[in-house]
Amino acid sequence: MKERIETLYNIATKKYEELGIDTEGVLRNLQKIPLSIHCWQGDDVGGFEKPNAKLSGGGILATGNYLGKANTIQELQQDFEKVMSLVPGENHRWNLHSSYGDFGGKFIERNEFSPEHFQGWIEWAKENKVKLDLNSTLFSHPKANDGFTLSSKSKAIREFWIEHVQRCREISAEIGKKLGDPCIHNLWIPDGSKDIPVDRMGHRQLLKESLDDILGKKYSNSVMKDSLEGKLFGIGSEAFVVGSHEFYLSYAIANKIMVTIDTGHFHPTESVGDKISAIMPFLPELMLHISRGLRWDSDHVVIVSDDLIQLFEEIIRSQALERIHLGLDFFDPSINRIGAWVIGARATKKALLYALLQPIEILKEYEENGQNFQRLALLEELKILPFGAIWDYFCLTNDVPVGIKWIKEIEDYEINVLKERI
Ligand code: RNT
Ligand code: ZN
Repeated sequence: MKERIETLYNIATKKYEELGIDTEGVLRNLQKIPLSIHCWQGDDVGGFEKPNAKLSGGGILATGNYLGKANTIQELQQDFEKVMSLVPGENHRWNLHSSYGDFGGKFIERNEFSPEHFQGWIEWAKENKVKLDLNSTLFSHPKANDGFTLSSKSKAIREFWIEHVQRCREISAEIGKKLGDPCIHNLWIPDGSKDIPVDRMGHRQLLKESLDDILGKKYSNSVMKDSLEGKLFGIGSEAFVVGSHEFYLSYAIANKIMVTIDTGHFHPTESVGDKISAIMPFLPELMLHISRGLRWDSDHVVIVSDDLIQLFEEIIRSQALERIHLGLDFFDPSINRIGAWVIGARATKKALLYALLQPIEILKEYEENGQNFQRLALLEELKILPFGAIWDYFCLTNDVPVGIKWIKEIEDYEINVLKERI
């Protein structure tokens, strides 16, 4: 088996060499590109607060009831370790939501979360050699039930959430300090309305004031970095989303922080790839939530789609990879959750590899010479180069299952681990 993979790889390498592509160099590069893997695929965005929060409101919805959901931090960690054993490459990160803290079985209000609730995660991260990112959690909570949080007209509601986000930033700084690597703090809020509002401006002004207040406290970039995630619409916020892409992009540029582009948060005909070269000249760094929008949903399991490939092609061609943080964001409880996680993570790496294996210089030269037939013809030929052989070799050298072999691993894990869970 090993020999066959190596033989096919060697043949494939020759094909790429003809176009001046050094597959070894590409794989060395791919090896180190971090993915920030989201924790919430493991338990349908449930978290570990007491009483156990159920995902509600906020325009996001997890549908499905497959067996084996992680019920405890230990189970979620065990699942993540399984995921990591099936995804090739190094430097992976783990993206937490604040609701996944270790609250010791007690009820802790969100404006009382503190670094002590994340010490366990920090220790675990050290043991597993992963870095951590964090998200504030402004949904699935009674104080978010009327659809507004940081942009609420109620001062008391705003103050509660401002305090929550301030605490999450403090926790992020602590994580970054302890792990010696900046923790990205992402902020997404559900604020919006189902039907046509008349005071869009009022809510946006309040959101701006809340953000100014929150970001008034400065942390060194070496411990934490802020990012703001916009959205077009959600379930129950079809007519209006306060934190739209334009709002946060403007805010981020004015305040020199990051935005998070969730690939499921745009109109289905809009190209997210096209946004890279439009945004990168103005922002220092960018965070991605790689997702798959499908009709009204933004969170289907990521697959190797044309959209995903175009996104990575644009990142590579814009030479922006070093300034872009790749995070995943999807949740599907209707199939084996660990399998879903691995499909999405492997698809992301595959699409990235596909984009890295391209003769950009030749394509650019064609373009600059006005040889547009040649440009299109070469782009078409690239699609049938033996890319799969390079991917298999990458998995082999990383000691993760090659090809469809990992499916069996998930089946075994389901029988031996997931079925035992309540
Ligand atoms: C929601 C946003 C957000 C969430 C996570 C759970 O539409 O994409 O990033 O998916 O915070
Ligand atoms: Zn997202």
